[in-house]
Amino acid sequence: MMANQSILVIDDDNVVAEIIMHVAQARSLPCVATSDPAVFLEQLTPDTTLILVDLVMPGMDGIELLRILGQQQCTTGIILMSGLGKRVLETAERLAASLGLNIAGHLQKPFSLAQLEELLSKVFAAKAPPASNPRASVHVPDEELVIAIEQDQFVVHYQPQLCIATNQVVGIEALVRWKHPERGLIFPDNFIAQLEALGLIDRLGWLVANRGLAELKQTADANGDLPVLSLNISAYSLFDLKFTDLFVSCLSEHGIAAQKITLEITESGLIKDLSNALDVLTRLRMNHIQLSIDDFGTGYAMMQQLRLIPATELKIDRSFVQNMHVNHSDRVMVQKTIEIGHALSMKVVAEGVETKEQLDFLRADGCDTAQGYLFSRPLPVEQLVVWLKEHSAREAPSAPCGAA
Ligand code: G
Ligand code: G
Ligand code: MN
Repeated sequence: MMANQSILVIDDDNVVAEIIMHVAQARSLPCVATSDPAVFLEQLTPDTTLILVDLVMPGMDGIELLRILGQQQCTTGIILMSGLGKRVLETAERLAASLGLNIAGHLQKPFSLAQLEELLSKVFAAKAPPASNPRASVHVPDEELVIAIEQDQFVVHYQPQLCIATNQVVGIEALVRWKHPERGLIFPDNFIAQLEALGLIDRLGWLVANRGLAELKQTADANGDLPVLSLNISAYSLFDLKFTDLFVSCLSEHGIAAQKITLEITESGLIKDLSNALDVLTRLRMNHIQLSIDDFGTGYAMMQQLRLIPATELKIDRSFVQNMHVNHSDRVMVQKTIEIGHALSMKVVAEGVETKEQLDFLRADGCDTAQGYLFSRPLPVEQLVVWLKEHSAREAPSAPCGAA
């Protein structure tokens, strides 16, 4: 814990301010409360560990204050307070997150002493954030990307997908990483869009597909069965009318059945020629290749995606899964997405599952498959093979091979 911790409160309700001061004192945490935004901003120092902001105040409201904190690139943990109800608080939380602020929680007024205590305990028990982000964004010059494609500087990591009902591995998602000769491992968010703009995304797609199909064989279980391999495919690749034929021959070269492949499609809003894309997608399905709508819920035309893409699977974006156990609207989105998916005979996958609690909610809501750090991070194939062995040993330590 840091040496100098302190709390700063802004609220025009004196009673609330006093309760917070009282709880802070009991924890020997210095606490300043004010109802004046100018005083608040003056009192905010690098030592301030926690800020509590009332959303509704005369003069300047909490939203305006959040904007100022965002402009100041404030990194202090923030708790939002309001009597306006949960949805307003949740929306304000999202706004704050979009401003780059660090939201530590919210308190719905009137709150009890116990609720305040619990939230403070959580905040002060939380681990300090890591000093550097391993996924930090980097900008790489186009020339280096061209070389990376020419020399195939990419590696593929694999993340298991588990059937929620049986806990068995049903699939693995291939996630590309760039092994840059000097800069180390670079994550795809830093180069996919650039490759699309350079017209090189198809080349990456084939590198990853060939690598994935070759490495998939190493993941066969004791009976020789393979998990389904999910490949992410750029909407740009759906423009090429030859794509289906090329992909089908690629599968036969590797000796992999079409049923073992799911193609995940994101951002279908980027599809530049709908008739070409529908031709490709329909023919992929006619060849028994499965199609998944990735990051569902984040695109700007999600109902349109559902109508157009002959998908067999729906992947709920991790941003909904992350808070589904605490955020009512997110939970509703997840539940309704599962319902829509099932009504359209699709399998529903939740991505970004990090906690047992999230998994329990997903199970209760009837979700089919889960993927996330709770089970495993994306791993190089050698590590995945070890993980798969350990997982099947954990799941069925004494069951004979092939037992139903
Ligand atoms: O771990 P993660 O950072 O891998 O992946 C971030 C995003 O990058 C994923 O949501 C996925 O959409 C995209 N991505 C990962 N691998 C590939 C790939 O091989 N091809 C394409 N087009 N996108 C990928
Ligand atoms: O293609 P898509 O957006 O579905 O790729 C999944 C992304 O989510 C990848 O960037 C992957 O590394 C990341 N990811 C996988 N599991 C988790 C998780 O449990 N938590 C978080 N925050 N990210 C995850
Ligand atoms: Mn994906």
